[in-house]
Amino acid sequence: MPHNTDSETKHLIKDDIYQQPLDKVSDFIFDQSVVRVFPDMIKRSVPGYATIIQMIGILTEQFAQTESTCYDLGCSLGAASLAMREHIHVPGCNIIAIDNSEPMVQGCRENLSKIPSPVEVDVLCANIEEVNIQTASIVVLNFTLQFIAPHQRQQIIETIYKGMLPGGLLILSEKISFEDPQQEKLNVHMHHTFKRSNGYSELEVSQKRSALDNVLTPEPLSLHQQRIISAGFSSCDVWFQCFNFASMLALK
Ligand code: GEK
Repeated sequence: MPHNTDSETKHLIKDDIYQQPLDKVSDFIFDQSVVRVFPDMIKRSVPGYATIIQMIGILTEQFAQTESTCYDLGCSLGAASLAMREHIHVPGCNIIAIDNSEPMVQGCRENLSKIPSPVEVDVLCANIEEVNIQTASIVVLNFTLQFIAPHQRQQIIETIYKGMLPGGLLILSEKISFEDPQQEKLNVHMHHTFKRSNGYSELEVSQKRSALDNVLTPEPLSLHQQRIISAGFSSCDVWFQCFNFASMLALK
């Protein structure tokens, strides 16, 4: 049974963080005010988010290995962990969910505790740059790597690769940029149009954009794929894309 039913999504607390004009737009942080509205924010801001979460569940059924760990890096409120947990049917397979925002970690623990499951989930407050990955069958980076400084990204992907079992799967979802300036302009414009059609005003879109300027660095798909292959993964390709949001599957 999917847990995120229509009746639940109708009652999400509305993201109104950037509704009023601000004298100065500060850098975006994942604090309590963001946590409060996060499910509505991500649903109205990331095209395809619900599909990606659902497919993380379907992929888990295929890739979760006996006596292994599934990692959810940058877990926020645990949407990917919940999807994985529901689809783990092999013995001795647990989940480690990590986020460096204490309010996110607390919210994630609460969400997971609402639904009983025999699959163990440890939720840790930590930086993914410092995390030790071991006997991983699945690693999910669902819109998290984009918040890590670009010079640290290679190291993280290498650490993940080294900690994965043969046959392991990395799911990397990111906001992306385009090398072709016309494509960049078009896809950014279409993303903003998507947000406007979901009820965000011009002001909200532009203030949020300023808040993310120094915090979220999109990279082209080609750079992600090069990094993944140079870390040792045997294959990598895009399985989902909508405008400037994409998700890749990489196999060890
Ligand atoms: C989902 N995956 O719902 N270490 C750990 N966590 C971090 C770090 C870091 N260095 N930097 C950022 N985060 C989720 C959505 S949201 C995506 C992920 C978004 C965390 C941050 O606290 C936040 O919870 C998450 O990464 C990014 O499937 O908001 O666009």
